[in-house]
Amino acid sequence: MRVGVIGATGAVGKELVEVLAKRRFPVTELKLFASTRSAGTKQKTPFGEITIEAYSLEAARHLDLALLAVSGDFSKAHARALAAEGVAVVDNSSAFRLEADVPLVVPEVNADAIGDHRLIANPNCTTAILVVALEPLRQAFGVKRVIVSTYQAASGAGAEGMAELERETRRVLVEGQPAQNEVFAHPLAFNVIPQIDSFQPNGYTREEMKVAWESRKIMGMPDLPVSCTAVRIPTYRVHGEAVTIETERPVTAEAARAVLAKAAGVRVVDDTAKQQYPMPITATGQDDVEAGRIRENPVFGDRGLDFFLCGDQLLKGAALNAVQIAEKMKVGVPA
Ligand code: 11C
Repeated sequence: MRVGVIGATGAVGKELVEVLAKRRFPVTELKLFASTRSAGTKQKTPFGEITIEAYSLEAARHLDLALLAVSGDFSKAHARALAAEGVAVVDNSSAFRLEADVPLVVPEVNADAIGDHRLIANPNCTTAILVVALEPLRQAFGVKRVIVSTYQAASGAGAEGMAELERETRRVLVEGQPAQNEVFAHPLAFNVIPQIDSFQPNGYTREEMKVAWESRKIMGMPDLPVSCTAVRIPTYRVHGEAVTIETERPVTAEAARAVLAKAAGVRVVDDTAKQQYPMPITATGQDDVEAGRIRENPVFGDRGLDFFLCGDQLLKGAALNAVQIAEKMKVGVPA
């Protein structure tokens, strides 16, 4: 397959190249595209050293597969034109996620939605990590409502977010100066920030609403009540999510644990006697979403569950999910 990664120098772009290699995606040619600022520079990859190119339709139209890790504006301007050329396109931005003619896919949940589509949207990282655990619970017990509080790593804001956390931490610890923020709304080092993305008229942030909008579309439950509080924490990688659900049918922690233990894309880490539960430090670099702290929630009688998830948002929340989608698309087949 002739594969292009567009936005190849960013945190997700670099991860996409690694995941293609790790999953042995049949790459015969790899093209890396980034901004004109990076064009001409070389990037070391598992496929050899590759010279970054500035994106143009002419340079990309011969590809079989294009993986986009660029801004929503860039995707809006270029993704449909590329798909119209017959290229299979997986877009990581939020540009098309809620468009009726573009499937929004987490393969463990709704791979069937891919069909013959040439343009597929990859969900927000927080959403992907949530639904991979939520869907098997829904199939087993039904899900009536969902409340989520997130603990999101700096890398959710890309390589710049990680660099800012490192800079601020050094400034505080090495230079003894207060942290200075540019990427986040406030200093993140030694702090938590209950704001990710912009505030909406209803008081929720856009990140919080994405979790609701996107989970409903992926799970095919347009009326599912979802409330999310999204919080940035000073970790590099992996989003944590404390989840409470009300179920349709009675549920026990033991039964939920058994369901999640069999679910694709989930690894149960839940042995409190051994102090084992999901954590960023153990979920980093892992394909599976860790699920633990599974317990019955007394607020909902015998129909409530609490649990904690940790997922590598650069993998299941972004690059891994995108490549899993590509594996299921009709790549290289004429439109
Ligand atoms: C964050 N979840 O942690 C966001 C990043 O809709 O693809 C991903 C934004 C998106 O900041």
